[in-house]
Amino acid sequence: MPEYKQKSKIDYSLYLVTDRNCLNGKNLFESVDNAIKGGVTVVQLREKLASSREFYTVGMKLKEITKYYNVPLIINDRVDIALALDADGVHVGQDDLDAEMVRKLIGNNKIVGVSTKTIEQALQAKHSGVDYLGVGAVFPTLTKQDTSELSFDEISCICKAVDIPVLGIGGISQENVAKLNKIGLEGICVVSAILSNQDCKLAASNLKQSFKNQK
Ligand code: TZP
Ligand code: MG
Repeated sequence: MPEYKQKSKIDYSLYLVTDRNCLNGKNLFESVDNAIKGGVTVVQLREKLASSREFYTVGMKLKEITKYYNVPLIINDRVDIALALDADGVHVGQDDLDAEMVRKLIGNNKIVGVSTKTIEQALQAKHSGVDYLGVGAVFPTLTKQDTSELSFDEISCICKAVDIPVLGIGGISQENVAKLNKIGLEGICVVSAILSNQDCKLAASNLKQSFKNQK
């Protein structure tokens, strides 16, 4: 299938999730631009409080940047915003529209990602035709309140249960990222360890060097 071939080329190794609360006064667009210069390979726009209009406006600006660098732009939660922006994909959680419906709405050429915590959820998502899974929290995090940690064993079992990329998320930092090598993750999703750093480029490039996604 040509779509599959096209999507299989995506490099998920360093996936940046945005959160404007983590910027410590920095500009979102400059921060993402710098993070991509440092090696970020996918960007997810995550806007929990924005109105639809604001989400779309921020997304349009961000898309200019991601398009320039040829980095996929994924939209958190909102299929309508992803479609309006012609973004590269959508990421949904277990309380959002279910993955099968997301796939139906967004089509086969776009990326669909799902957050999962169990093997059952992972298999269900895979069955629904999603492209990758986000799994966590890997470590304690202050960025998302309503989450809990998984053990490395649980994460590793999910990685083994599916043949699509599994990305770790939650509390990943320069200090702990090396612990994730060789547990089966294809990539790491990071918010504060990049966006809260004064030098987003350096933070991204250090994380990139330290995470080795060999199985
Ligand atoms: N989902 C699970 S943990 C998390 C999300 C969005 C937040 C991760 O943020 P950080 O700052 O990288 O711990
Ligand atoms: Mg969600």
